[in-house]
Amino acid sequence: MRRWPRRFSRQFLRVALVLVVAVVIAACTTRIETIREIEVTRVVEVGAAATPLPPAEPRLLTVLVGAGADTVAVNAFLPSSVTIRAGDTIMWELNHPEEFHTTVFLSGAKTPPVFVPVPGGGPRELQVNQKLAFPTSGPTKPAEVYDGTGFYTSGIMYNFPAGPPGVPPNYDLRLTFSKPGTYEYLCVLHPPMKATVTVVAANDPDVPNQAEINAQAKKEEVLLKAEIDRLVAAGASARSELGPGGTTIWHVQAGAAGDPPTAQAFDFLPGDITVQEGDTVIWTSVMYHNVTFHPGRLPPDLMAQISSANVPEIFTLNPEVVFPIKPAGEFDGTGFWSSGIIGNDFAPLPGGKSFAMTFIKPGTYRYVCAVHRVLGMEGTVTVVPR
Ligand SMILES: [Cu+2]
Repeated sequence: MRRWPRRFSRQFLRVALVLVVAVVIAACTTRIETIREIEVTRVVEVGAAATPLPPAEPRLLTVLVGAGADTVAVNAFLPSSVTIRAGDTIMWELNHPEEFHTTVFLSGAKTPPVFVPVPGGGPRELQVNQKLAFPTSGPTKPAEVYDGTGFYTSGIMYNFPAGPPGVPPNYDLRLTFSKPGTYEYLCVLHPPMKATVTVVAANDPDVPNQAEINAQAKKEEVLLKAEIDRLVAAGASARSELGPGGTTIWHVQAGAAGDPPTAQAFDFLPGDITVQEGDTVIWTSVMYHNVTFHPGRLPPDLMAQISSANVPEIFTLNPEVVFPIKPAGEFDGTGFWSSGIIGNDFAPLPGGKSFAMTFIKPGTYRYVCAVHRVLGMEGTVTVVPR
């Protein structure tokens, strides 16, 4: 009975030793295999670097130009920066139903003048610079290739039927990007409206897809719209001060730009104002707007045929809108009155930031911004007896 257990224990020890050796060998083998795996992995990685990923399929991506409706104008490219691969094409699509925009690549050159004299025209005959107004690309043309150099413009983009007479709607620009780099572009009509395209290598896997680009665009749009709401709320009541002879001077904003200035309210703030006989209203603009009283006649259009016969009758600026018509500073409910364009200094526009009118007769008077009338930019002044 005693030997057996000793033999058993010797056998047990032998088996145990064999097991331990086996485990050690197994462990070593596993370790060796692991090392082999790591080495193999490394070999694969080195191999990947030596053989670059092939270029990805070129994509057609959309970036929005503006947002909003009516007098709410998100004057921004959405999203304001986008990263794409070399070989991808971007289509910029106009996204405000009534507002004009442009999408322009200057490749580092200075912005050409937006408004220029009509060749051979009179001193009040201006047109949109034809170099900017007409597309180098557009809905009816194939995408052009952009390599970081040269001049590309969408021309004036608009998608409402009542665009300039004789010109078909122009609502997109398509460019294919051939070379990595970061490229700035802008809308020449709205100077704060700037954005960038960053182009990475054709095989770079780390670029956003259209859904991600859309989500970013939406995020930026929501923030800008909230800023416009804030502007409109802030402009709900007019600032006033004491004027001569016991009258009051009232201040109305012709449009408002927020922070960032790509948030634009195309409203008169406040839109309706009640004043007393003899009071004066001063309109002040920070972008380019206009104040026109036109009792008894149709409001003027911004773009109109002008008398010069030697230019295409499109994109010429109506002098009634562009230049101030102020026979006197007192309004009795009659006549045609235009502030001209006030706000931004767009040489050779006559400039000026504000327009003042004294109301001498009770009544309710409707007026418009002849630049943004299509968007619904209008207001009233109600004059009550003193
Ligand atoms: Cu306006």
